[in-house]
Amino acid sequence: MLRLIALLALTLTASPAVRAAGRLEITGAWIRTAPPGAMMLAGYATLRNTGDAPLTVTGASSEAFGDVSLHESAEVDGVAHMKALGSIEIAPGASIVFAPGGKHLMLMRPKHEIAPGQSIEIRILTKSGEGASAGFAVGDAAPAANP
Ligand SMILES: [Cu+2]
Repeated sequence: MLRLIALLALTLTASPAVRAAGRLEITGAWIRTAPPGAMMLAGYATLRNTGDAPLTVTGASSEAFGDVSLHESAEVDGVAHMKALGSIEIAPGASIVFAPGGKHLMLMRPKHEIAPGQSIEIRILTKSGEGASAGFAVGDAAPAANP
């Protein structure tokens, strides 16, 4: 048994390819339909870290919008507020849910009409620089459970 452990330790240290890394997966991505001409829309998705090290989400960007930021809605003394989120750390295997009433992607100044049925590419940025992109389906509700 001891010999096996020693062998395992040797194998792990001998392999330079083994490096802990976070890996971002985006599922259930959608943008809520807004009235034509709206200058502000909201996007939602589930961000999951499928890697084996913590991942830090630092922001988002999209060619379809002038500005994209991470926001959270909260009620303070009965009044709805939104605040900008700083960077968000996701532990290995953990998920962060962006959904109506809570965290959302604030999509400002659309550069063209955002119509139901479209898929809008949004990139989620991470501290490691890797990030991930997904097509956000424009509609009135979250897409069906499968990613
Ligand atoms: Cu917002």
